[in-house]
Amino acid sequence: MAIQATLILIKPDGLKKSLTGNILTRLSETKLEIVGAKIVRVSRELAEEHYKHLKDKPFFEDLIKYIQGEFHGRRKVMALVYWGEDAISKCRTLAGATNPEEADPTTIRGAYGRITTSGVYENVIHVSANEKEAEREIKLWFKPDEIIVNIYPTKEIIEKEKKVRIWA
Ligand code: IDP
Ligand code: MG
Repeated sequence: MAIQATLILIKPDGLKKSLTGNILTRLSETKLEIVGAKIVRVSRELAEEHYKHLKDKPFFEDLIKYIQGEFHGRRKVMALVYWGEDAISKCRTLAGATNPEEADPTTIRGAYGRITTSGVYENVIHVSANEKEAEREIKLWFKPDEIIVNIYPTKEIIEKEKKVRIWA
């Protein structure tokens, strides 16, 4: 038993199909804690970095468009960090297999996913595959201050002359 964190993304198809509530309800079965959550507009850079392990796949370009929301008319995903005992296997079990047609129908992907005519696996949700990927992905999608527990070591620096946006 290990205390783990995992990145969960509700992908653009999940948001478009109004599945956020259903997905969060299913994930609450795990009794894990949500320690970070936000809506993100996914840049091409972020999408490519997130899926860099698939760069050589024939579906890579479509996958980047998919996670950026280009197929669903809404350029956003919901990003969450779940935290607790065996978070990764618990969340991946509930998510189901990568291919939504092969996923058990009682899983999130099995229930709500589909394969498009152009072959994209629209499987509604992303879950980190292992602890190493989880760390890489959480650090990619979240800043330390956006997560309410100390999952990974941090350090403080003084940033000078950095342009930031504030309320007018
Ligand atoms: P995972 O999401 O179950 O961890 P990965 O192999 O990391 O699976 O693939 C990332 C995403 O790329 C999948 O969730 C799915 O949307 C898409 N994908 C993976 N394999 C295929 C494929 O063979 N055809 C089309 N899309 C795929
Ligand atoms: Mg993966």
